[in-house]
Order: sequence, then structure tokens, then C-alpha cells
Amino acid sequence: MVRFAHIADCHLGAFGRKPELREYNIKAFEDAIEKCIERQVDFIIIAGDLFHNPLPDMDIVNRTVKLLMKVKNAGIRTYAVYGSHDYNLARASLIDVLESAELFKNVVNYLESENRLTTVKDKTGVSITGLSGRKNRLEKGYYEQIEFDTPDGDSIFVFHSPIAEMKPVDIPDKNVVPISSLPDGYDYYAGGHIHRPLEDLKDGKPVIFSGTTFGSSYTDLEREEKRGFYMVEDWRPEYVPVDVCSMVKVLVDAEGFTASEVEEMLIEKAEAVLEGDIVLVRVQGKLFKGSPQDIDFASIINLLESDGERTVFLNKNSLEAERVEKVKVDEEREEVIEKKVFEEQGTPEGTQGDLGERLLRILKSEKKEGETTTDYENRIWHQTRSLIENIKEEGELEEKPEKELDPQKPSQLTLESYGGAPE
Ligand SMILES: [Mn+2]
Repeated sequence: MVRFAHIADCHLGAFGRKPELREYNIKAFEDAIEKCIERQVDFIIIAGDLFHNPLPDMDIVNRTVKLLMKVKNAGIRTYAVYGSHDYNLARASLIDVLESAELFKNVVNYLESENRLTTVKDKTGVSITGLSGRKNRLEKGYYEQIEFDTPDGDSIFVFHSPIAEMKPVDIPDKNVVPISSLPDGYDYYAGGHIHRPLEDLKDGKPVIFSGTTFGSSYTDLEREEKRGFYMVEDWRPEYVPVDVCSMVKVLVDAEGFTASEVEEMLIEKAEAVLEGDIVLVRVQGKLFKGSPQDIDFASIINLLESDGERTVFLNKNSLEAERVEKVKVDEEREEVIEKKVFEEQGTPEGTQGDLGERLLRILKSEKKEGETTTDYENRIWHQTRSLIENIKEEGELEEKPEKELDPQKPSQLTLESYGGAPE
């Protein structure tokens, strides 16, 4: 009888700016792995996004390596595919390093000359074949191109892509893969990418997204979904929850209230929170009077964090200020709408007409395939800065004192200390 674990989307190293959450995140992975060792699984499958980025912090790497070593010493094999987060086209990612250290085996083996995937055979006789997730979901093309072999005997297909028929409504339709694109004939389809546990069937065989062991964003935490992984015994999947902390939600709907009323409501709700390791505060809606800046969020967070044990996460992205008037635009093209908004809102004194538009174009550019977060941040910073500097040279923008650096943003510090982006 074969027993294995299917884990995905651990995103180790996520929540870099919230140390407590970063700790819960890695703790959840450690818990999941300990459970696998206890249950004496034959092997563990990691269906992508083990790390939050291709080069995570060394303390995270160290803890992961220790744990994978423990797994290996317990005689358990680990198989992995890349996720969209731990993949790096340009350079080796940590996944490659861990594979070189024989801590796990990458099961993505594309034989270009034959346009097919080769299979890894586990000691138990189970064949494991995988396809990685990539940035911008380029893997969709693979499913259309590759000629998949029909597997021999017991087999698992590992993937990291959203499946059309299973995808929750809040995940964009773009680039989803239909369930029919998954290769035929496998006994278990181990999916990653969607951070919620989901189950479906393909020709009577389980297609499973294990969900995330903890989550990598506020949205993940806020969604009241389960966190954990799957244990599969005799080809029957069973969900194993992982709970490393308790969460409490505070929701304030600001619609129709003034800023000071919302502040009072928040204080009242904050005072009523008596437990929870993590408190998720969400304030949403349009204020009747005032703007979000009128609300003293810092004091409310202090109030909630006053017992020292709790982590507070505040989301006020959908809290809107009282609007004086709306800009009306009929055009549908994004650029036209943006141009109109800039025209109607006017430009700050001393700046040239299209500065806003030009800045927006830079800030809107997306991360490129294979680009690291640091490189991406550096590129955007560099381009923004050179645009502003060029305008300064043209004498169209007043000289302003250098803005103080935000120590939370390492990319800025890097630029300052090394005098320019690495590009
Ligand atoms: Mn993920």
C-alpha cells in the first residue's frame, strides 16, 4: 500500500515585513512535514511554490534544509515541481540548489528532442511526472504542445496551473487550463497554485489542489478557507488541516459614516477582541465625510497589539474618501480614460503636462519572465528616478530635497549604497 503527502503553495519567506506572520508561515510548513514523518509516508510531493521567491532569506533556507534533511533521514523521498513563485528562468533558483544537494527530486523532465516528459520512478513503483508553473502562466502552451505518454502502472501527475473547471470565481479566467488538457491515465493529479483545497475527478481519478499550508497574502488569511495539505493512502485522498495560530476578523463598513464615527466603531470593536493570535482588520466603503487619513489607525493597531502577543493586519484598500465629484469618461480604452482623468484633475503646479501619464506607464509595467522581485523593484525605481531627473534637468520641475529612504525597502538602500541599479 502506498502512502504519500501532497503539499503545495507553502510560500516560505512570505510576509517579509511582518515577522510574526512569516514565522507562522514557516511553522505551518514544519508542522505539515512533522505530520508526514509521524504518519511514515513513503514520499512527499510538493506541487510548486515551496518558496515565496527564487532566492529566499537564508534563515528560511536553513530551516527548510534542516527539515528536508530530517525527511530524508527518515527514508522519505521528496518530489517537487517549480511554482510560479520559485521559478527563475535566468538563474538557478533555490529549488535547483536543493535538488543538487539531493534533498529532493525535481520531477519535471522535458525531453526537448522528443517533445515529451520523462518519468521518475519511486521505490514503491509509483511513476511521478510533472510540469512546472511559470510566470505569466506560460505553461498553458506546454499542455497544448507536449505529447504526453500514457503512464505504466501506478502514477501521479504533478502540476502548478489553475484548472478551468475547478477555479474559484475570484481567480481570473485568463490562461486557465481545461481539465481535459491534463494528460490521461494517471491515478492522482497533484495540483498547486490555487490557495484553497479543491477536489475534482478526471476519468474517475482525483484531481486535487492541496491549497496552501498557511498563505502568502492578506487575502489568503482573510478568506475563511482551510489551511493544510493532503495525505493519500491507497489512492484515497484525505485533507489534513494545519493550524498554527488562531485568527479573528474585525470588519467595519464605513459606507455612509464620517471618519470620526468610523474611528469610534473601530475602537469599540478593537476593545471587544479578547483573543486571537492574528487580528485581521478590514475597513471598507465610502466615507460620508472626511478621508481615511482622518482616522487614527496607528492607535487602533496599538490598542489591539497592546498585549504584545497579537499580530494585527489592517486592510483599508477599499476604504474611500468622501468624493467631491466624479470624473466622467465614456471611452473604453484604458489609455484614453487615464488621459482624460489627468486632464480633468489637472497636474500639480510646476510639472509638465504628461508627467503623470508617463509615470503611470512606468509604474504599471509588470514583472518580466525570470525577473527577480529585487531586479523588478530596482528597474521600476531606476526608470521612475531617471524620468524625474530628466525633467528636472529640463528645468520644468522644481528641485526638491531628497526624500528620506524607507528602511523597509531594501531595494532603495541597495541603490543608494551601490550607486545605481544593477542593470
Ligand atoms: Mn502559490
